[in-house]
Amino acid sequence: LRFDRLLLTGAAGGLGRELRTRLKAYCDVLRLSDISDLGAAAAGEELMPAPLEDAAAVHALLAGVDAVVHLGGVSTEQPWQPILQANIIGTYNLYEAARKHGVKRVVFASSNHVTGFYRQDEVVSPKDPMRPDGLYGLSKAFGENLAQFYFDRYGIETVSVRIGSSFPEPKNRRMLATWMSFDDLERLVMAALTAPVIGHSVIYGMGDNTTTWWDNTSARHVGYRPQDSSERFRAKVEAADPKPDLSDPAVIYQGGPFVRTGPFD
Ligand code: NAI
Ligand code: 15L
Repeated sequence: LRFDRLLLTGAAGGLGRELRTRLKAYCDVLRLSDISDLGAAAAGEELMPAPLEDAAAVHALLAGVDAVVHLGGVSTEQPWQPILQANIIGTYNLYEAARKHGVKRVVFASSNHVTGFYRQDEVVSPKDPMRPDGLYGLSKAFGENLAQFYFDRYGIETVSVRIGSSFPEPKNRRMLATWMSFDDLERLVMAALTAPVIGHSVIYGMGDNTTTWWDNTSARHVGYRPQDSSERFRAKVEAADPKPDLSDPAVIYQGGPFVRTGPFD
């Protein structure tokens, strides 16, 4: 399936730079947006820098777009103001612009930090109550609720992807459970963009890992089959951290260090 025009927000970020090259294969025009430098436009790319908190700029971003991959925003635990502007007001602006332009499909980069205060000895499903582990997790919870509302009220479909840890390699013991390769990220985003009937679906963005804290059974209809496991990195990761401190909240809870970051004043 080929799209005429896809919008990728957060295109200058870690995942945005990966998807920038990968999504191009699936569309005629890839519109890229961020507040950070996007470099030069390659063939078939359209650069549209925009602060997400600027409603008029975000309105312009959504014009003529078939679907959106929304990665833009604050991606770690930060003070309230940047989170409010980028993640809460910004995501609202995106959905309002989608509504006004008739854009019908969004892939929303949510986060495992929506449920970061579950323990590492629990397996959580997208149907379980949210337990955000900070202001960042709360802002992603808001984004998921926004997505649900915009489907129920306006029929805009979203897959909220509660991404675990998508990096070249798992960096620590926690990421043995939460890791997702960039190839699996691409598989998941493409499944989310192309599944025929999606409503608002929530799925954890994780690989085919041996240790897992999340059960994606309720999102089987998305059609995502992870193919990369963190297991091949286990020996290296465990050797780097031979004796984890079992009294550390970052070791007890799924959110890891996010559960003890902040407050900032
Ligand atoms: P990143 O921080 O590298 O990229 C985010 C991008 O958003 C940056 O390029 C930044 O300039 C842009 N941005 C920030 N504030 C903005 C604003 N006010 N207006 C417009 N653009 C703004 O993060 P990364 O790792 O690429 O993550 C992408 C998305 O996926 C984020 O929404 C993040 O919360 C989510 N995510 C990522 C995970 C991962 O493992 N990389 C895990 C869970 C969620
Ligand atoms: C996130 O939500 C962050 O965006 C990412 O940088 C990682 O910290 C990830 O969660 C994680 O939980 O490892």
